[in-house]
Amino acid sequence: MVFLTRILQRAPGARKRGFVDKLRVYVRGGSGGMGLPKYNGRGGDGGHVVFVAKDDLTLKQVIDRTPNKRFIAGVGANATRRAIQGDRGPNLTVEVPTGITVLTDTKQVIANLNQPGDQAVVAKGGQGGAHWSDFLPKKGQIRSVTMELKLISDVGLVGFPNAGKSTLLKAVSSADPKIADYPFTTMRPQIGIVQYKDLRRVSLADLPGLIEGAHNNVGMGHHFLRHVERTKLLLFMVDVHGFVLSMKHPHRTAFQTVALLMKELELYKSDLVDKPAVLAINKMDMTGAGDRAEELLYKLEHFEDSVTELPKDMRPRRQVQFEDIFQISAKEKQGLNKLKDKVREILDERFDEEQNELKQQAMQRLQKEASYGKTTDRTADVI
Ligand SMILES: Nc1nc2c(ncn2[C@@H]2O[C@H](COP(=O)(O)OP(=O)(O)OP(=O)(O)O)[C@@H](O)[C@H]2O)c(=O)[nH]1
Ligand SMILES: [Mg+2]
Repeated sequence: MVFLTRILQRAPGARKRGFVDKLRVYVRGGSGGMGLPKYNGRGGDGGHVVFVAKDDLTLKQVIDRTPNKRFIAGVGANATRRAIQGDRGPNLTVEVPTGITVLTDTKQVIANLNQPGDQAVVAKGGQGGAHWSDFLPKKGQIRSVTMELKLISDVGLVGFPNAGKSTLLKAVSSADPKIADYPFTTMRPQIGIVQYKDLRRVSLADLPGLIEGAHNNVGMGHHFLRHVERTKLLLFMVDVHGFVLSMKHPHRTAFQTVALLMKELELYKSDLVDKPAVLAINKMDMTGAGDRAEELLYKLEHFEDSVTELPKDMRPRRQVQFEDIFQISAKEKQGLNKLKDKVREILDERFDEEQNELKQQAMQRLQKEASYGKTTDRTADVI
């Protein structure tokens, strides 16, 4: 059987980037307050900049809240005749997404914020002036830090139950997930490693199936989408014949399942829709699959019109732009090589982009330093 590959190309220049998984910000601890020699008074210490992990927050929201990306804590109060110990400057607490690593420009890890409520001081306040410093205060720590969303794997499998996600994971990696013909076989994420001939390894996360209403906790709920957030690439998977949960539920065509998946993603966090994504149409070995696949491709190409077959509240506002669409049989291991190659191509391309960005940042820093005629302290203390 011939497995066609159709490409719905993104508009040139309209590459992803809506999804932010890395953010560099400026942080500065507050300066200390002045001491008061006459009374041996001590200035208050400057406040710290503290990052606190919060669930359900994205890096994009952090930018929206503070577009200038500068976080500066409060200064300590000067010592006075009435208050010979100046008050401490207030800390600046910044809410950041759970699951990030905070790094210095030299790539030293300041903190891993894995659980909601985890916190870390990312810029210390300066000491208040006192007799040991001639009553002169210290400045707060100044630096740039990068927040990186930690990835659980390179690729995340997104699909309705029974689409064949676990079957695909088993076919392309050494993982041995449970496979069965009833929905919700997979209860928790499982990661497999796909190894390429040149030994490049790509991790693939098999996630529990999603269904319409997942955002309202239907089925397994959309709790697992937080893992999707932490992958570089989404691999959507659909059963070419669609899905039906039970006799009581409506049958959803392959097109409808794709649109409903987009909707669930959007309802979880709208910027997930901007992640790089590919679509695998599975079970192409079954009879009638060719016609169904053609229908799905046609409907995806005429998305705006086709989506009207769903009730209004189930229609995604924006469409995920697939970089490529594959027709495969996970069970019969057909069409899998092309899919694997494309996945790798997208990941490698993205990796290149990251490298270029880092190089550019380094160049900009060097230029800045040269224009000041001095080098800045690039080995600031790591807390
Ligand atoms: N004919 C055919 N059957 C398939 C194919 N891929 C998977 N199946 C069958 O579809 C059923 C579901 O497969 P799974 O891999 O468990 O599906 P899943 O997407 O992981 O399902 P959940 O874990 O419930 O979300 C099993 O009976 C598989 O054997 C395929 O390419 N062709
Ligand atoms: Mg499964």
